[in-house]
Amino acid sequence: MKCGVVSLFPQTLSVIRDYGITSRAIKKGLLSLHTWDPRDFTTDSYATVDDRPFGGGPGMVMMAAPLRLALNEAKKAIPNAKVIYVSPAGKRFDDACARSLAKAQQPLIFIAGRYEGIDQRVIEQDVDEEISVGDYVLSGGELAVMVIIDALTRWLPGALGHEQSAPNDAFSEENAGLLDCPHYTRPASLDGVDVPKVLLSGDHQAIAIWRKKQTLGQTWLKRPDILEKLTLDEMSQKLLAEFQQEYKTI
Ligand code: 9D3
Repeated sequence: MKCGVVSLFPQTLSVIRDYGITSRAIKKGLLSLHTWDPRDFTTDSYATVDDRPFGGGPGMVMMAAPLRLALNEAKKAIPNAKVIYVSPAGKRFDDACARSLAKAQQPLIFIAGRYEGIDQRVIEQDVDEEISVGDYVLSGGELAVMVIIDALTRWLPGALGHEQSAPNDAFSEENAGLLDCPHYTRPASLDGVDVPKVLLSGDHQAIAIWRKKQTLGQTWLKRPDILEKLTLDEMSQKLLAEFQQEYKTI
């Protein structure tokens, strides 16, 4: 998956370039990450990239010209890319979106905005898709771009150490959009709190059933909205009813 990012703060992308699963995906050649800074495409002595909004009002707007010069360099280096502008006004990003971007295999060029945003004419003429990461206000697009690249990298075949990992995470398909079950590691007893016995039993079927039940129960406790949208099979209904019964009697 080829990714380019047009940003006034290209160094901030080091968070995904230098750490964790995204960094390893780059080293494995599954992901590429290159940046272009509109400031490098200015010609005035102040290296101006922003200007006051027509019509007045607070804040500044990213100028079209340096942004487009940077974007055109990115497009030359990454042919056939889809241009994504991350913005609070975009379509809400979720795991289905991450998956479909990963699956499509089309190279991506992200525009990360700063100030009040970018000149509208760049959105109209150069942008294919506008994406938001949630209903809160960020100080710029870089964190949103990193959220999107991180989430889609997890769906690239071979990006995770063991390919079972992604499908078992929250909101994935195999778990049918349910939350994850609780996890434990050594020691078996911590300040008098023991790991659930079944996990030490070696009975793989019993463990799988316990995990399924926890998955349903945790979702019922923490995200009932997710559960309301699902139709559970008979086994799941039975396990959830058991969890609810046990929860109420504690
Ligand atoms: C006062 C109007 N603001 C819009 C809600 C202006 C504004 C705030 C923050 C314009 C741009 C930004 C910077 N945000 C992003 O670049 C951004 C973002 C976000 O703030 N929330 C959720 N998703 C995203 S994706 C990019």
